[in-house]
Amino acid sequence: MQSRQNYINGQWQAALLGQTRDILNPANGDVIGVVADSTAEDTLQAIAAAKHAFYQQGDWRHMSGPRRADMLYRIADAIRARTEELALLDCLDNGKPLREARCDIEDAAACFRYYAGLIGKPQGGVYEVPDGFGPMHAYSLHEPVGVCGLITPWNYPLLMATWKLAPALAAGNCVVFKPSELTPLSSVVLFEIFHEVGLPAGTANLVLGSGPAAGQPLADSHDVDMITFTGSTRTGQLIARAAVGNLKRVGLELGGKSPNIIFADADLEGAVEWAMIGVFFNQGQVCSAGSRILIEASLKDRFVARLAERANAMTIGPGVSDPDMGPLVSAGQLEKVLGFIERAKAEGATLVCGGQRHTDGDCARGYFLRPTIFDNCRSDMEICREEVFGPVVAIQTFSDEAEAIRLANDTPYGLAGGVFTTDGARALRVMKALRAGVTWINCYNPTFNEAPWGGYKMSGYGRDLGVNGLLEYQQVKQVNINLQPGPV
Ligand code: TXE
Repeated sequence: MQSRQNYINGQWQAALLGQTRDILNPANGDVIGVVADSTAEDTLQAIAAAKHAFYQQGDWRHMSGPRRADMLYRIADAIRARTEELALLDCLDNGKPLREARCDIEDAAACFRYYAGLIGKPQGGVYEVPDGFGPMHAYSLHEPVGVCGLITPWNYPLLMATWKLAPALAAGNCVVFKPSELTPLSSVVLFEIFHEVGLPAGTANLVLGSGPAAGQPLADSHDVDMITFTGSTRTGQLIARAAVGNLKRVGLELGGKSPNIIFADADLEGAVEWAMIGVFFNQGQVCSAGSRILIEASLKDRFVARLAERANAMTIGPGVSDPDMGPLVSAGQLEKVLGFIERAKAEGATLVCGGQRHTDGDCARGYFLRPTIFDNCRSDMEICREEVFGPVVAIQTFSDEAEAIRLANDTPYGLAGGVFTTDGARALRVMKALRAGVTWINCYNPTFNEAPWGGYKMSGYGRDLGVNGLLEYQQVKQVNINLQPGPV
């Protein structure tokens, strides 16, 4: 067990008021770390460090592209070299199965490599100038936005940190990063790596603490030029409101209630396996989770029977024992999900399997929940409208393509969606009709650093990952050059 501190202006330091927070293992409630519990004063100090580093010192933003890329490549190599340590931290901290945590760490290293590679690619453009301006040359160039505040949730601790830190740093910004107060341990190691590779002081600052105390000041501060956030829609709204103060740029990746649409001609076994990944992966704590299965009525009974059989066969246990499912992240999240389950029952949804805690063997003290399937759901039920963020799926039927599309889009969210069918044209038609930012055909949930990720509607705006992810952290400047200086 180690004590972890804030990292501000190149120095490790305790929270200014000296407060600390215990970090718990959700598999058994044991304390696995003690971290700084910051207040607004800590965050303001970190903002001041980032502001000085960006606007006065300028070491990072003025560093040549190849040198900046080299730093990011070295960060990627160091993450890879510490894969086992980082994976174990995310596994203990978040609860996820160890092999999934290892994949997260490999993805995080790949993300830094991807953005290191983008630094060397051509950016901007050259423009024709219309008649009447004399001989002129015009081009655009991409510049960092400035001081960026980055706030992430607990479901993919190191990976969510990386989705924001890698592009923000690649673009030349200086940042203040606040991870979730529930899962900060791997972020501390990431900042150890930043220190070791020699990121200039103030370039990347880490503040540990709660959202209202340590995160909100990033949204409020007029010295922050941009804020990006992944988390709940409610908190996203708070951040967007606060950001209006200095019109800082905002990127929001928020909740979802994504439809997974399965037509009767789909391959049944394939659809079942992907649906499992869609809704039970990471204990269902995935923003893109396919938590509403919309299935053509004629296939429903066979599909539900097979899905329940597969769900009941899942192994559940502490993440370190590499089960199919670990515990939920916290007692609070477990309680919240159990509340959704009780209300779904009360509203008349049919509980097919799960619906209760899993307390067998070494799971007695942890926040484990059995994979849960509700059948005979209706669009007006809470279970079909609200993000549960747990291993709980709601099943609804449709009778034709038009009804499938109507049900799929009948949600305030628009993060993701999937369609299963062997009719290629129908797959493309349905996909085009979906109001969602991330979609899959005959699969569910695979995600790549190379492709943009983000939502429509109340799932937020802006994009993580891909080239779009880099553009988010850049300003575009227009440069116009008079080739014949002198009187107009
Ligand atoms: O999220 P919060 P919580 C959804 C999911 C989950 C629900 C609540 O439905 O059940 O949100 O989870 C910081 N100013 N998602 O309570 O509060 C907080 O410290 C600035 C979807 O954990 O949004 C943490 O770092 N920051 C999701 C981060 O925001 C604030 C992932 C997320 O916490 C703040 C996680 C404030 N006022 C939850 N209040 C996804 N889209 O992937 C909190 N925070």
